[in-house]
Amino acid sequence: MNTSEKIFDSVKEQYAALNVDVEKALAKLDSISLGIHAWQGDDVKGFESDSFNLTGGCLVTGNYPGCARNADELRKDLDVALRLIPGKHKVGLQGHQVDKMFPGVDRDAFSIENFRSWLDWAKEKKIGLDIAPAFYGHNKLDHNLSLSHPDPAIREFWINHGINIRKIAAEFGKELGSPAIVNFWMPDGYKDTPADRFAPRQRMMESLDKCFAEKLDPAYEKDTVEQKLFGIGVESCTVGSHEFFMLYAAKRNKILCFDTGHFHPTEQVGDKLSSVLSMMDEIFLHVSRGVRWDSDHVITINDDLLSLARESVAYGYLDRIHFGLDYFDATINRVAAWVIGARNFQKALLIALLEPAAARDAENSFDYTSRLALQEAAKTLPWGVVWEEYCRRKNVPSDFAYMKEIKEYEKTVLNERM
Ligand code: RNT
Ligand code: ZN
Repeated sequence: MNTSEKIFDSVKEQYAALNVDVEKALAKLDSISLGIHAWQGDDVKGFESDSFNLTGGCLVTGNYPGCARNADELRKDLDVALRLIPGKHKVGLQGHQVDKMFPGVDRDAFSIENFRSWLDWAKEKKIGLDIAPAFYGHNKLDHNLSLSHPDPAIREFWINHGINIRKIAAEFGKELGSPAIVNFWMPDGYKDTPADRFAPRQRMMESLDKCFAEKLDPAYEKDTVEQKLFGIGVESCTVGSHEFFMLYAAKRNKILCFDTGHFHPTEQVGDKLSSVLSMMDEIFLHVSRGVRWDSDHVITINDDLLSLARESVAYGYLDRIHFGLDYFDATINRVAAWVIGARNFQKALLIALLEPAAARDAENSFDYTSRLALQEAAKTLPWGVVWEEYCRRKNVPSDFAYMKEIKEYEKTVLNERM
């Protein structure tokens, strides 16, 4: 036995003494597939044209070298990231990250042909794809309104985009053998106090109903709706608010998406999961990190993330939660941003999977003092050793080693992009 095997074995015993089965936790962790968000790699620009302007209340700051300029470059970058994230994961696309544009074909008429090489790539890698309509960064987002715009022609443009992305997703799902998640997030809202908050919400509801009118097989495609508190430039009213989408999802049988950056800073999304899963079948997560008023920082292992992971695994409903990442930082190496964030979430999940049952036992006998003591005691358990073992088994470099490959890729590939 070499030293790391010895250390792992003794850690396993330490956990076993607390009735925690490390092998079981590792097997569970390995079965969790994350939706790696492709838009970290192109600064949410998409590939429709060179002159893209991000609108809709999202902001990407920074100009670190190496932003992907086309779908091919983005896939190469993702190849590197996926190699450095242990386990098997999906990739999530935005509806403007096309492979190819065709003359006269705009977002309201996209088809699988606009995304063909994504499908081929995913097939070859044997991974699933998700895709979200992009209701932003386009001149048809008029006065920051899309599906809730008062002009029916503008609404129709965006409804058609929603419909065709759902169909593209269904093809992904069919061809790749796992359902593609189609996440609807609309930036619609107002910078200043609107005189009418009701009519736009009615229009959005009607537009969404049209987008979802055609039933698609849930084995191929699943619809999710994403709520938001506010965006930059849309501070006073967001049409797709929490109440709006929570009720829409419940009444129309859609999956609710929680983006962890879309809440008041002291709210914990972890606390919300069990409420929603008491009454709904599934949840989609956009795991992100809010910092003050911004929502999209690379996720770190902080209390919010630990709580989210803990609440996701603690009650045995892991298979009802779809995990997607959603952040974009252009001030650091974009491949590293994927790897750091994804691995952080996996580590948070592992910590949760290794949680001893003792604190819950104390709670069941109303011994809240012991519960607190045990919760705190669990924080110093040697989960890092288990994580290292997982990386070793998956043939993926350790936390201290993976930057080497990324630096090399930066030097030889990313720095060549101007
Ligand atoms: C925006 C939403 C949404 C976006 C993507 C790029 O606030 O979180 O999910 O991040 O559409
Ligand atoms: Zn999101």
